[in-house]
Amino acid sequence: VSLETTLAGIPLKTCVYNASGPRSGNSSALAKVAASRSGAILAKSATVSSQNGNPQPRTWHSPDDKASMNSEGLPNNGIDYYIESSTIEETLAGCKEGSTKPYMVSISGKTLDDNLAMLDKINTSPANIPLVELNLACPNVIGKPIIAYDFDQLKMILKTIQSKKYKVKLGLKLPPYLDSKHLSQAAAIINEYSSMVSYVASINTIGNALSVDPVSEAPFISSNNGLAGLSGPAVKYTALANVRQMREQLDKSIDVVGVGGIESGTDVFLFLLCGATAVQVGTCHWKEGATCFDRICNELETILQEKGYSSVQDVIGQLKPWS
Ligand code: RRO
Repeated sequence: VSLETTLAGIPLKTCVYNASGPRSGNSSALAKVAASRSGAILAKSATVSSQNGNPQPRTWHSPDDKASMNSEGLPNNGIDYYIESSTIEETLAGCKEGSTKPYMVSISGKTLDDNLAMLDKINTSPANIPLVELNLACPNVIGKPIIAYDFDQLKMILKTIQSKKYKVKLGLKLPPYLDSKHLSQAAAIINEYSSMVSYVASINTIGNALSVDPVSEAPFISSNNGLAGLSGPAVKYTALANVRQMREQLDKSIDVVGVGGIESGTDVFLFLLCGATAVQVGTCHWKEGATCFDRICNELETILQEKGYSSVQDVIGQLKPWS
């Protein structure tokens, strides 16, 4: 069976790759993704300059492993690091001999000007970066709202970026929309920029979550009053709904990437049915390490075989009506 897909017209050997965030901050972590069956390599969201992020502790996993939280606050090495040829070479050195895979960066500027400055750098960089993910959904910048929940700001950002006519292809990392009317409004705005936006990735973590320690009677996470982004299996159903509705409402030229709580081949199968052309794995990669991509791809092959499908292309968007 074939796990091949295309993302924004770029061929991927498998439809499963890493989400930006966990284990994606430097070339040694990214080289492990390269060495696995991950279909692509996506770096941690970058800011213009390197930064350490929020105070520790800033992550938490629930005892039943069904939910995780983070208030990382964008720790990263700065955009120059992620587009440097040495970083890319060290990362791709992880690939199996004689093979390579797409290396992509994510940007999460604190202002529109920061995002434009980073896009300028990527656009003029000699490095071969086929795709950039613009993160409009970070829930953990203290004092800043989630950009893609502010539709005026979303429009203004897309309009300004479009006016720059960058040659690099753009994907958008979106937050979960918890009201289907809000999702429709976001999809309608993104459709106005369908010549520029080649994919959306739904969903980022569900913002504004709180975990409380019954022993200390305080939040588990110290930063931002304990408020953090929720991830892991607990968010999978929200992610499936967002992927399904984005696929129904976005122009067909825009791919949908599914992300949220994926930890098995069966999970990937469900996202494919709902219309994802590829999926990203975040929390499971964080907990299990890069060998999760081998396990998940092997499981996906088994389930496709058992169901009599020869390729993921036979599954994408084929969700059946209730019967
Ligand atoms: O670094 C973070 O705190 C972070 C980011 Br940029 C994001 O997009 N999503 C998230 O859960 N954490």
